[in-house]
Amino acid sequence: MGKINWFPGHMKKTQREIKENLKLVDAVIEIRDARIARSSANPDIDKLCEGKPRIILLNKSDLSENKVTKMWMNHLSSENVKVLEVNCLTGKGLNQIKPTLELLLKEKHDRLKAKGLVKIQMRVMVVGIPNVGKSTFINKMAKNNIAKTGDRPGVTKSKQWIKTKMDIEMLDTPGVLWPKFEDDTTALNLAFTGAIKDEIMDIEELSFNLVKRLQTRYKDNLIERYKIQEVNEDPLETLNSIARKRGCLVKGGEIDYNRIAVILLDEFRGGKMGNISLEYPNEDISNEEVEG
Ligand SMILES: Nc1nc2c(ncn2[C@@H]2O[C@H](COP(=O)(O)OP(=O)(O)OP(=O)(O)O)[C@@H](O)[C@H]2O)c(=O)[nH]1
Ligand SMILES: [Mg+2]
Repeated sequence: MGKINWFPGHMKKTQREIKENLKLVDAVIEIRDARIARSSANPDIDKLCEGKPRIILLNKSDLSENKVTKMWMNHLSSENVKVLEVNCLTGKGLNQIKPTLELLLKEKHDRLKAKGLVKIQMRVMVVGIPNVGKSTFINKMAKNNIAKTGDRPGVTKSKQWIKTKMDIEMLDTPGVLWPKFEDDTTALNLAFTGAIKDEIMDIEELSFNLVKRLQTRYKDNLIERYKIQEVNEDPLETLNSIARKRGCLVKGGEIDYNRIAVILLDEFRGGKMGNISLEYPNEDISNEEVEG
């Protein structure tokens, strides 16, 4: 994964804009992908937003494992950071946004009220990695499809203020990654879930890595979805079985790796393999469960 460039110039620009607009907002709403609650945290944005009241939304919780998402909620919350589990497609969990903001901003609001202010308008900035659901979230809060959304990274091109129905103004921002990933696992997690453009990835290699990963903790999901007998110790053999079951063959009976890659990535991202979490707050727990 060494050579790909996932940090184009417009991300640098957005990072700068986030910094500039911080002083205009009361709080930051950071959206993460519940399936990769660690890898979807941008360390640069983390640093930029330090000291600002923050809500972390673990979005796409319809696709993650419920008990793992609950573990993350405990793990990530602190005095200045509140964590909510949400599904921005249905709106589940979003009724907690306003009360949580009010809780975080209570001291400030009490001061304003003491000065005689009756109606308090809140302003928040919505940040996160590409394709995580920032614009979908804002549209849901606005009860209006103002912001453009799409099932690929890089849909939002520039920042945009949007008024929501809850007296909260929200700044939508383009998704940002960071120039150097900690390790290949982080990069793969981001690619599996669609935060990095497929166009700059080798999707055949990516789908192989997806199978390799899933067949540790989620082998039953693979067996059930693709009606294969068993997973093979060699993930390539598992991938081959899946491809045969799906008829992804070219002339002469060879495997069509590109076609099965598209299917696997699409079905994983669409939740067709069931509820899957790729990261756990305590990796030891996941290892135990993998072995058990
Ligand atoms: N399953 C599921 N899909 C979601 C959820 N929220 C958003 N999506 C989908 O995720 C995709 C990306 O949504 P966007 O709102 O465009 O994401 P974004 O963070 O604004 O992306 P960029 O503007 O590219 O950075 C869309 O296909 C949404 O329908 C959710 O809670 N569950
Ligand atoms: Mg967007």
